[in-house]
Amino acid sequence: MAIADIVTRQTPNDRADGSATVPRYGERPRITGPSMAELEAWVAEIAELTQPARIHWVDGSRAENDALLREQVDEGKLIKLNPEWRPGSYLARSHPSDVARTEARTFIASEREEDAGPTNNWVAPAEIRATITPLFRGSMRGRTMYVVPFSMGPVGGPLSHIGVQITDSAYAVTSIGIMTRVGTEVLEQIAAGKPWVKTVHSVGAPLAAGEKDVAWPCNDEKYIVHFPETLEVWSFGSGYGGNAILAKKCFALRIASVIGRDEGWLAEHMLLIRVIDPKGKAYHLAAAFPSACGKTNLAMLRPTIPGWRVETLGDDIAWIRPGEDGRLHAINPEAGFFGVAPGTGQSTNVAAVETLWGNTIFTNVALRPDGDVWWEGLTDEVPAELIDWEGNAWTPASGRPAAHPNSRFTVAAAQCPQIAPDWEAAEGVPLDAILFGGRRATNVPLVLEATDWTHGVFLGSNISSERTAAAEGTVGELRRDPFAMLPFCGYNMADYFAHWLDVGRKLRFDRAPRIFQVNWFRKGADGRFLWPGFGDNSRVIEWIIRRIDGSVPAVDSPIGRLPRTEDLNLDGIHVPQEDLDELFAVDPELWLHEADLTEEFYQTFGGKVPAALYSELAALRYRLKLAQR
Ligand code: GTP
Ligand code: SPV
Ligand code: MN
Repeated sequence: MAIADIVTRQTPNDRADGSATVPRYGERPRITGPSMAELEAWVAEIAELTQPARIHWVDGSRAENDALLREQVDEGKLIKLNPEWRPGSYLARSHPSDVARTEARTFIASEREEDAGPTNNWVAPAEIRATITPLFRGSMRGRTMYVVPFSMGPVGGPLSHIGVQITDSAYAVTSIGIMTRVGTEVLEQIAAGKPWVKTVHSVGAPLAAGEKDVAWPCNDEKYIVHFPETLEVWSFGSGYGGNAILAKKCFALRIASVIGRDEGWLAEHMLLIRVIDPKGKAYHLAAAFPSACGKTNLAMLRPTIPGWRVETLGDDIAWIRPGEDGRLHAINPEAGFFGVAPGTGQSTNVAAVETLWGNTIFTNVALRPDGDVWWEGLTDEVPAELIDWEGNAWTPASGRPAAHPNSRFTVAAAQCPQIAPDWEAAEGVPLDAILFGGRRATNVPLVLEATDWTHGVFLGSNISSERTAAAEGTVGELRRDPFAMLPFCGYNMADYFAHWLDVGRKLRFDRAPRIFQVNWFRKGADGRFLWPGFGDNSRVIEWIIRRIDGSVPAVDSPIGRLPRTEDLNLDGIHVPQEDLDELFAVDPELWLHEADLTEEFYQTFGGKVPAALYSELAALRYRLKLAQR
């Protein structure tokens, strides 16, 4: 279909003053059928509510994307980077109040409060509709309303799901175009009767007639509302990341976790990799770490031990389903990376740096005088002069970071130099291991193996982590983040724990992935990291794989199975024996305190946490008390 057929044309009521009552379509795709009629009726209904000046059905073509980017540059919303350094790349600067996910403004509107559970902000569907509908009324005045059909997972794949995002942000459209599969072939799926999720997004900044737009329109009032029973997401007021790319956290985690609960699969905040050992044998690992705790880094691991290789499959989300073979099979439903920029550099994540060679949208990083970008950690040497993420002149003496701590890059997964050749395989890959991790300065060892599935679920339910800049809140504060899903589970987390136990029962006992807990962030008394991390995490992965193969023993501890330090491959690095001992130290006293916190946490669910997890807690306490003697 030619671009001109879809990009909206001027219509009689497409008036610059936005005064149209019922805006008409430009030209909509010529795909018909009852489900298309339903989609068109929904689009008309949202247009009636939000009153955009025009409607643009997004076809996902290259020409359309180029036009959208050009338009944003012309409007001062994107800065085109110097193509000599960063071809096809752009910098966006958000409003300083709109820089991360706003968890306090994120709601689960299930019919019953109990279905949202104590870890979510629950709100009654009718009540929240009454609150947000007036906000959306006229909220797109003067703007273009984009209709973006997207697929999570390869279009038509057995594990894939589709949706449509309506948005008034061109920045969101170009980001969704990188992060998902967008286009007319998704409409064909809708026409064929495949169910789809409805997502509506408005930055909440209508333009009056003749009013000049700002670089980053948004609204002080924000609502990110999920309706799990009707498979809808409504997001108002923010243009940033997971608040605006609704296919990502809102759909692929919060809504998909509910679909997975009902259909017997798991939607998880996990990276996905293939690890290939020196003999060429491949293993598939998924790992759940909270936001800004190292998923993208591990997803693009460059092993520092000879002969080992990692192929990237995904860096943030995995959809995991039990197969008829008794194993778990996983896909990465996304098509791009929305990665944390600070700390991504030549010495930490060279694969990411190489991925970002061009065709990248950067948000809230610093601008170099030569028209390239920079952020803390990209290079060891700090540039003498920069324009910081807020657009102000910056020098190393400025005493503030040049890039926002949650500044990000948006880039196609296909650009990653170590992307798995079959990363788009629709049936996914069989999992050999699942890792849970967090950012813990104390207590939690470098690596720990669960004794079985139930113990693994217990470990997952107990993940806690120091807060990062990925969401609003106090950085560094310790909080529970079970399965790294606290902000992303669309239903009652106690039911989610039970669902994990159920999924385990569907697996063949000898084919279920082995479960491990890792912590790259343990610190010594002097405040430095005890473990070098990054590429050297391959040494931990190697031990995990040797455990899967049964080629290395482990030591039982009260909290799980630990490596003998002599079994860790430390060739070529120097980690002092005292540091190693500290990395694996288990203090029964402190762990008994953690157990008390676990009990407190479980009790917030009012008796809903599965008995099997309480048994794990009791057994843990028993083992810790024995160790104290
Ligand atoms: P989200 O995209 O928010 O879900 O984050 P993520 O989990 O993908 O985190 P990412 O890999 O982007 O890492 C976030 C920060 O942690 C970066 O600043 C990294 O440099 C740092 N980091 C990652 N891996 C390690 C590690 O092994 N050791 C240490 N010390 N820091 C790490
Ligand atoms: C996260 O916070 O876990 C992210 C970024 O991956 S966002 O898409 O904004 O949720
Ligand atoms: Mn994430």
